Amino acid sequence: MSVCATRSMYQLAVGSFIAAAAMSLASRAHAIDLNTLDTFQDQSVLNWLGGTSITNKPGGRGGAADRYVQVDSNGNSSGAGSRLAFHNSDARWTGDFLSAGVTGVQFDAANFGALGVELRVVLFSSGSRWTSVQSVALPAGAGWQTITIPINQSALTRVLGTNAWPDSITNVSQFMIRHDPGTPSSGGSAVDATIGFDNIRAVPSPGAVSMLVGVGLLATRRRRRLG
Ligand SMILES: [Ca+2]
Repeated sequence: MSVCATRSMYQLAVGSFIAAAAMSLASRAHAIDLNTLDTFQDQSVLNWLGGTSITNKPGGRGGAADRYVQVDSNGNSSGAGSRLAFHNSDARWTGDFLSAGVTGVQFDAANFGALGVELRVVLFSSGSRWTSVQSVALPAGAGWQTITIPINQSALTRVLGTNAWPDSITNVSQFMIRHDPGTPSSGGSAVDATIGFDNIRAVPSPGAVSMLVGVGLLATRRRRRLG
């Protein structure tokens, strides 16, 4: 084989390697930001959508200057705005929840309506939906509450589609909080509600952090033993 042919084969191999590496990086889902914290102090709704309307208002849990978002739903039997749901598809609320170490969502919520609601999280991924096994009750007139809803395989159940858990939790396309009483459903229930939300954050659980540290230590010991 000539020197020329060897060199062009080498260049082809290097080119293929670079192309494969670039494709691998491009196809890797970005991770949700673990430090995401939506305080709504900028007077926007930070691209949260849902209900009949979603409005940034003053007078939250922290006093007159504390902004929050109010989500309204009309409780009609069907149609847009009938259900109390609000959702976000921004990069800071989507992507790979697993590698980011997200194990829950925490937020402040107040029920300003006449009816109690039961809140669940919903993760959308490739045509599938996962929602909380257990709902959290937010009674009418109870004032601001801090609510934490776990996000892990045993806390969520698939209510739509066929996407497996490992694929879903690493590739979330939309994040939602909604009223869904009783048995977990794929579409929630209609309710006439007015709910305030503030300080929405993605959180890890202390248990998960110590477990990850433990797994890291085990891996290090194993590497040392093998080395
Ligand atoms: Ca606020």
